[in-house]
Amino acid sequence: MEAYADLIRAPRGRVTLRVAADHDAVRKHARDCDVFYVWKPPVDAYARAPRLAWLQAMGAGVDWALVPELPPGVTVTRAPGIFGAWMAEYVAAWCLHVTQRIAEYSRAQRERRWIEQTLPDRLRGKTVCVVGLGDIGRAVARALRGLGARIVGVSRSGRAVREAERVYPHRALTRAVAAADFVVLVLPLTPHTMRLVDARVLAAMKPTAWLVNIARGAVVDEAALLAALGERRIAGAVLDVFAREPLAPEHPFWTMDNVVVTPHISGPSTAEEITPVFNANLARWLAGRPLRHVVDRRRGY
Ligand code: OXD
Repeated sequence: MEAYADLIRAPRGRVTLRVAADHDAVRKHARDCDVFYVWKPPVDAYARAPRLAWLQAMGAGVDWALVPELPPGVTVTRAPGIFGAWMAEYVAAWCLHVTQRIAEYSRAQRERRWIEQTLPDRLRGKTVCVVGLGDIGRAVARALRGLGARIVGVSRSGRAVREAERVYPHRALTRAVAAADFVVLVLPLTPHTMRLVDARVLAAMKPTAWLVNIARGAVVDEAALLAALGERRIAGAVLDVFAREPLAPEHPFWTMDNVVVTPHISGPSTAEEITPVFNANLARWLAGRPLRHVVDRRRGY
C-alpha cells in the first residue's frame, strides 16, 4: 500500500493520507475518510465511514465494491485504460499456447522425444468470441485481430464496435459462441451476468473450442464447466478467475490435463499505472469538478 500512497499527489494542507495495510487499519481509519482508494476493503468499514463520498477501485472489476453495505450516495470510480494491455497479452499468450501446442512440445522435450510429426496450428483465421466489449474486451479483440484472428463480440446491447466484425447481444450468446475456436470472457460480474455461461452455452461451443476466463469465476456455472471439460465436450479452458479464490487445493481444475489454472494475475494492478488515474480524479474532486470513470451502480459497471 505504501507504494500507492507514495505516488499520490495530494496538495499539502488539503488532503491527509491514511495508509491501511490490512483490514483492521481500514476499519480504524475509516471514520476520518472522505475518499477510499482501495482494493477489497472489509465491507463493515463502510458503516464506519460516515464521511465517505468517493471510492476509487484499485483493480479492474468493481463487483466487490457494489455491495448493499456501500451507501448509495458514494460515487465509485474505476480505472479504464490500464488493464486492457496486460489482459490482451495474457489472452494472446494462452491462445498461442494452445495453437503452438506449447504444453505438448514441453512434455516431449522433458521426455527427449523428437515429435516432428506434430505441427503447430495457426491463430490466424481462427474465430475468437470476446464476451464483454468494454475497454478491456476491446483491447483483447484488437490484439487478437492483430494476430489475424476473426473477432466476434458479445455485449449487453449488441451494439457494433470497430474491433469486432459482428456483435451479438447477451441473449444470443449461444449463437455467438457456436462458431468460435476461443471464447474469451471479459465481462463484469453483475446480477445479470452471474452464471451467464451455463450448460447451454457450453453445449453450443465446438468440441475443439477453448474457454478463456479473465472476468470472474461466477460468470460461469463452474459445475457445468467441470462436466463439459471432464467429458471433453469442449477442448479446454484457461482459467484465471474462480468462484472461490484462492482455488481450493483439492479442486479438480488443478489436475485436469485440459485446464490451465493461473492465480488471478491476468490484469495486475500496479501503483505506477493506477495512481495517475486516481491523481487526475483527485485534482478534479478537490476543484469541485465532476469525477471521471464513474461506475453506473445500477448497471454494475
Ligand atoms: C480485478 C483485478 O478486478 O484483478 O479482478 O483488478
